[in-house]
Amino acid sequence: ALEEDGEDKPKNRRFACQRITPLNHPNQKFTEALEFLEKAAELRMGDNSRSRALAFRKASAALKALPEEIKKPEDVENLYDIRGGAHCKGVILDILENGYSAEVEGIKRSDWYQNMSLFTGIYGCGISTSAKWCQMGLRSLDDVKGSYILNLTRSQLKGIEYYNDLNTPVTKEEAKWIHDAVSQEVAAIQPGSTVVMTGGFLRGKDMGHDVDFLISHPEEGKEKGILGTLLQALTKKGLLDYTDIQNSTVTKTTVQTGMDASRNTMDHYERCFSIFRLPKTAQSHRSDESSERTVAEDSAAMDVVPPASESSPSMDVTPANGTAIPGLSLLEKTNGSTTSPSEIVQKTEDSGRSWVARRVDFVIAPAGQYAFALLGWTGSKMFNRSMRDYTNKVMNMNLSSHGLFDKTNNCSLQAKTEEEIFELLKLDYKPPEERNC
Ligand code: 8DG
Ligand code: MN
Ligand code: MN
Repeated sequence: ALEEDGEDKPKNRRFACQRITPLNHPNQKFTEALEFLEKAAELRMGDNSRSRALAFRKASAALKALPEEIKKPEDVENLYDIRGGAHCKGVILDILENGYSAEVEGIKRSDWYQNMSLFTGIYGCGISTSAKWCQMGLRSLDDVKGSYILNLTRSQLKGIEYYNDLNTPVTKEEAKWIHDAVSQEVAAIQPGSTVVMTGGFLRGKDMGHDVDFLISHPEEGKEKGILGTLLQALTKKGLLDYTDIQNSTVTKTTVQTGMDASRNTMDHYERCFSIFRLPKTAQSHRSDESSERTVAEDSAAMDVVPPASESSPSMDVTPANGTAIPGLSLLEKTNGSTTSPSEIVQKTEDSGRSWVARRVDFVIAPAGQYAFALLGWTGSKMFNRSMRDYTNKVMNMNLSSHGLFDKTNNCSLQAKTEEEIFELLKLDYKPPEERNC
């Protein structure tokens, strides 16, 4: 099957990483339905739900690379990742005939789905926890808060406290403000460092569920210690609300063998999942002049942030001891009825906070692995998955966010830039904007 690759039209290559996948394409209604079904399959947690989910995702990725709108079933008949999928074809046919997928609409209306998406929308609450809560009969955020047996984690408490903020997409302008603030701190800590906004924003999206930063330094070793100092500095300025720091677990073997390739997207870098306090003043009047803002204005904007002590969370207070959770009061209702998401919006707006909560990820990579880290953290996840799959099957190599390992010659291959990685893999280079599969 692999010999076909060269002959195929560029839009119908076997692997998504061989195709150009722009952010905007004419088949949105089809890909949205397929990706909804991907998510629903994951939520279902059945025996083969992972592979069912992946089949929907691959089908969606195939359609995203098509330059023309699908008009009839034959238009997708020969596409890799669709031609063998009766279910996906049925969904496409349904949308072609009726304008929507009855299956998707049915799931969306179901109590099961609405409950699961409410709970998985809580930061720190995964699919199995959500399913457990559903099974316990919990139906609302109030039910969760009111349950004394749950032992909520630190991240789940934050996820409930900032439910509305963290389910509001981050705008590009907000991301830029955070980028500026982070870059300033990093420049002061270790001059010459690089701070790149990776993830969806680097691929050209103008909204995101978080902001991702890759921090490095051209001199190997000088990146060490930056993250801890950075987090301290941001916290001191009142810009961080929550940090979940993961120490580096990089070993010689993870780098040299490119282990964990394709199976797992988690890498081994020092990193931090955080909740950033974005000043409300940084939100509004920033739509057009963000790049002209001066350092003085930056500092002025930061001054509006209350000192961290004002609403400093105390970590040892949990619902288990019956004490009110700090910050949760704005979600509480005296009559015990459920609080709808729109009511939460209202209450959050009344909260009097001068900032909104936004998810920010930091990752630190040493110079020697930088290109691989950049490729990995630029995504999309589907692009990474397909590139690792391709690397394995076509090149007999392992690719990870740490390096590239040639299994035929039993050696690891170095690269300084993303372009060099594509070249080593005999792939045409794709800029980040073309990796939106
Ligand atoms: P979004 O935030 O706009 O919704 O989309 P995104 O930026 O593409 O997704 P993301 O969940 O923020 O992930 C950004 C990239 O980071 C993604 O391609 C996968 C990559 N990544 C790694 N390692 C890890 C990891 O350990 N955890 C997570 N969450 N992402 C990782 O390379
Ligand atoms: Mn992201
Ligand atoms: Mn992220």
